[in-house]
Amino acid sequence: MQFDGFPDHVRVDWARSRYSVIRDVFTRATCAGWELETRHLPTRQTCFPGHPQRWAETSYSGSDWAPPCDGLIADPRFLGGLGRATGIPGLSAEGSMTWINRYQPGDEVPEHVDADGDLQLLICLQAPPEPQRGGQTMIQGREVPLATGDVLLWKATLLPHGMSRIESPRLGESGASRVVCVFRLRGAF
Ligand SMILES: O=C(O)CCC(=O)C(=O)O
Ligand SMILES: [Fe+2]
Repeated sequence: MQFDGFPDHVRVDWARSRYSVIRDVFTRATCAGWELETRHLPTRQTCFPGHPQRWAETSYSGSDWAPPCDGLIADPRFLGGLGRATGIPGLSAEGSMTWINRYQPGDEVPEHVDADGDLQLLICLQAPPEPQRGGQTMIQGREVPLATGDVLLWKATLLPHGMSRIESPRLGESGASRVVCVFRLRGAF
């Protein structure tokens, strides 16, 4: 059976475009704390300047997967906030994968679809310092601007997507130009 418990503000966008941006799910302070807490984790690398672009996809079972963001998952504000914002009950570490993408000036993510997962939540932990100069999620060629604390809910396995090249040389407080957390889950969505 398909999940049909999305709240109204999610369902509207969901019907139209199969993705939904949920604004201000987390505060900037909360996001900054999580960014700091996950800074030591390896990040899924995005671009290889001077080389043909690729985006290394990983699977649930792959050994090349970044370690799970245990601290984040253990913080009740994380799954609690995502659950309240999306209406999805019982979010947990089981059946999900969580990783961090930290982007630097010049990074971009070429268009791809993710290889695994039924639904994906992308949490913007640090928006690019100059949002008009790249570092934006692109879905089917369209920019989907996300501010710090916003959550994108979508089917990353169905919608071709990437991230526009970060043209701004500026870094945020984290030392990166943009930081996102991806929470990928399985289920009847
Ligand atoms: O950072 C983004 O906006 C996209 C990330 C992405 O596509 C991925 O992690 O698979
Ligand atoms: Fe992706």
